[in-house]
Amino acid sequence: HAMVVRGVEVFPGWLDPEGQRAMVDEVRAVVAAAPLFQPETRRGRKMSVRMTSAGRFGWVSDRRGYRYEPRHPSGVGWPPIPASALAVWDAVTGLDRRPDCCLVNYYGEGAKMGMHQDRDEADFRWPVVSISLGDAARFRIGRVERGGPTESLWLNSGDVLVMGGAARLVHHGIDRVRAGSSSLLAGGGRINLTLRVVD
Ligand code: MD3
Ligand code: FE
Repeated sequence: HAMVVRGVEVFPGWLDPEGQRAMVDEVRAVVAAAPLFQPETRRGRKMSVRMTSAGRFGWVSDRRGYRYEPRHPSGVGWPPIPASALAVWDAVTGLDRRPDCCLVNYYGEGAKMGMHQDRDEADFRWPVVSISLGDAARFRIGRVERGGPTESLWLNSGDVLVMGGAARLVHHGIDRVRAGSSSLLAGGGRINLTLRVVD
């Protein structure tokens, strides 16, 4: 990897355009089986990002709170995690354990994600791997404690991040997406896949 930003390992352009297209095809199959939905926060506010998942568990949010569930809100089981995403996990983590959730985030026009921690998983010793596809996005990284200074980093299509060790619990978010910066997705926008070990 070319750099480490606040403990996050950054692999710019890990996937070449051919690999990105193959992964998008697999993500389309996931979305066909488990349609994107707009989660609601516990306070009943719609998130601007649309989401779905693949794997044994998927991440959901509604008035009952944030959690992992074995089924899509429609009641169908989540489809399998794309082989192309598992191959990235294997290559960048070198672990024997594989993730049991691949969260798919879709950022359309104006979508963003506020600063948060990923702490719904049982064991924070496992890393989280992120794969960016489509339009570029400004990713913001803070620290484990709330508030304080942050650093930002543009994520481009094909970039991979690994959040492990001390970086696993840092606050992070997506400030904005640069519409039209990539032609990978026919309808525009950005897809982020995050691979997680849930239990
Ligand atoms: C740092 N997604 O799904 S990926 C998320 O681009 C999420 O959709 C953003 O934050 C996105 O929870 C950022 C980069 C990322 C993902 C998980 C992390 C950074 C992380 C977990 C711990 C620390
Ligand atoms: Fe996150």
